[in-house]
Amino acid sequence: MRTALITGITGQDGAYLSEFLVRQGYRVVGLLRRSASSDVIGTRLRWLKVLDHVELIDGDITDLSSLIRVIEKVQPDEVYNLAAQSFVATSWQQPLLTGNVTGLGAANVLEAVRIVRSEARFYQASSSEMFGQVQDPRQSERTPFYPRSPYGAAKLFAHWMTVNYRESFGVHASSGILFNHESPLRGIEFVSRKITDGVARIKLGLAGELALGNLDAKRDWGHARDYVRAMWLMLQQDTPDDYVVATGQTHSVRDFARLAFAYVNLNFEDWVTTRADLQRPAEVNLLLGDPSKARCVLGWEPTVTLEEMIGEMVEADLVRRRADL
Ligand code: NDP
Ligand code: GDR
Repeated sequence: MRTALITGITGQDGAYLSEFLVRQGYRVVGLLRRSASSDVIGTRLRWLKVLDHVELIDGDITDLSSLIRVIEKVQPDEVYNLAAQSFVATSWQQPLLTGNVTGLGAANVLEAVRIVRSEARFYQASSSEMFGQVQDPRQSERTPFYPRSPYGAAKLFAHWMTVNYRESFGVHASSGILFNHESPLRGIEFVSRKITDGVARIKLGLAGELALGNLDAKRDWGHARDYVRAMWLMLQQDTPDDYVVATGQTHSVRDFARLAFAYVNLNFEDWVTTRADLQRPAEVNLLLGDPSKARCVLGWEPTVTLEEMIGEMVEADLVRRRADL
């Protein structure tokens, strides 16, 4: 039985990756940072009915000694570094924390792997935010980076450290440059979930409007369940490498809202307002990925359409909000 260690197991991707790896027959161990709200830990893992099938172990990616102890104890074959301060908007309010967790944290995990278990395969959760002010109309592994937020800059450091540990120390380290991926388990602060939750509240008469920021931003949105499969595929290759994972289609925030409101037969223009304070100091206007390499080398394809995903997310939020009534 192979053992996988996941940092960020309590997040959206950590939950779906756990579900996937448990089904593949892995022993799955997740790094858990101490929280005063231990009752809500594992909400996402519980939603996917996988909480009882994983082990959780204390640690924090900003604490190298905890990582060394965890890797010594767990002896993982594969390490997935998903932990991060992942909300772009917050990264302007907490740039140093974001650099420490999202950037240096990844270096800590790489160091722990190199020191304790250099034969383990390593996955870094890189991001399309590294493309920022895009240099190509379609972004691929060859597109130059131009991050537009402290988050993007921190991810870029982590990305290059991953490449560097591969080239310097021979670590089997791969970097997945993943474009936005969503699901019913997406954090409520991200625009997709904010919209589908807003639609549910409005439909049930619990709210009278939904305030958003920039409706013109365009994103290449896929489903998290598809994207965690790509992470695993990267670590099954003989040679570590970097891969763009995306759908190859882009839609505006306005399009997303229109589809989500239309799903419950509402017209988004009647309910959505815009607020200047929800705009970002610097915006990433357009993301559109070219996943050709992932398709050719990994045999990876997305399976869920945007419309299907929005329907699944709205349904889940209706269930959650009805439970509050
Ligand atoms: P989430 O924000 O849902 O999850 C982040 C996870 O990181 C949580 O489990 C969180 O724990 C954990 N974490 C935060 N700080 C620490 C720390 N100091 N030590 C240990 N764990 C910590 O992110 P997603 O699941 O959406 O994304 C997974 C990764 O992929 C992230 O690195 C993100 O930046 C990256 N990414 C995501 C994309 C997306 O569209 N979802 C696209 C591209 C990249 P806690 O529950 O305690 O807060
Ligand atoms: P993003 O996701 O920044 O792309 O990062 P988010 O959903 O937060 O924003 C997407 C776009 O929507 C616009 N927007 C709003 N965003 C939020 N959160 N709230 C609003 O009210 C709102 N109105 C408009 C934003 O300006 C932006 O253009 C996500 C995260 O998961 C990162 O961790 C990951 O690396 C990238 O995706 C790829």
